[in-house]
Amino acid sequence: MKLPKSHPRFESLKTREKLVTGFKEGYVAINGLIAQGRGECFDYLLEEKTQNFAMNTERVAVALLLLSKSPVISVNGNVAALCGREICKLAKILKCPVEVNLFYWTKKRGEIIEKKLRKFYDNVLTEKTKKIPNLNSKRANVSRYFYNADVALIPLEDGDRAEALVKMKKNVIAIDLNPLSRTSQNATISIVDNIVRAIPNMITYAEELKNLRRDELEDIVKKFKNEKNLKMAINFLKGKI
Ligand code: PTJ
Repeated sequence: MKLPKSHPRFESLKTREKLVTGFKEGYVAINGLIAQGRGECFDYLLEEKTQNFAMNTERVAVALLLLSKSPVISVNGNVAALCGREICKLAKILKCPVEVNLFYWTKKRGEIIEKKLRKFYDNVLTEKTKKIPNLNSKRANVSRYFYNADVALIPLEDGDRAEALVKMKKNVIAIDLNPLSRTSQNATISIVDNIVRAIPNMITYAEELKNLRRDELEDIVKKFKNEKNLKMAINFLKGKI
């Protein structure tokens, strides 16, 4: 559908359209459309823009990713449709792999997403030789690299896996519009923002921070308290209702 640029919610409609296209192409789960609707509700309350607390958290997340020895970025159907290219750009700057990981796993969806990502980036992990302990969904199947990663960026994740990854002593960075979700509540760093804004912001920060010394990056991470960050996000939402 051709969307009129003058529409007051053009960006939001464009985002929906990307998911619908991804669904028609066979790699976005039908449930992904529902997930977007859940997110949109929070985004509306966040004024559909990156609030200051999220901007700061995105900077801290990039600093942590730059400090880590073996970072990884997890990609599901929604993430591939909304910002596959941008995720690959961020991974390239961070010099880290991306891994396709699906809740509603099918071989076909996995292959389409992998092919899409490979158009932009070579370092796409596909082998699934390890299993995350204490997790019963298909999302438990991961590569050896992911299994051993010290930091995992997991946008639009489900709470079970976020929790299981934290139990494995990984630093978990979530991107989730809902600060009350189990993912946000369990993560080490919870970015409460729409992924379509968060990833481009993180690319800008990665370009800016990549030349900092380790002690400067450590300073950025040390000052951050996720509890306080979540409180700011929740208070912002409370102020809207
Ligand atoms: O591709 P698959 O098979 O791995 O499935 C992916 C989905 C997203 C369908 C699956 O993981 C799922 O069902 O997710 P949930 O449990 O609905 O959770 C999605 C979370 O992401 C919710 O807390 C939403 O608020 C949040 N969310 C949705 N859209 C966005 C978002 N957060 C940031 N940006 C968005 N655009």
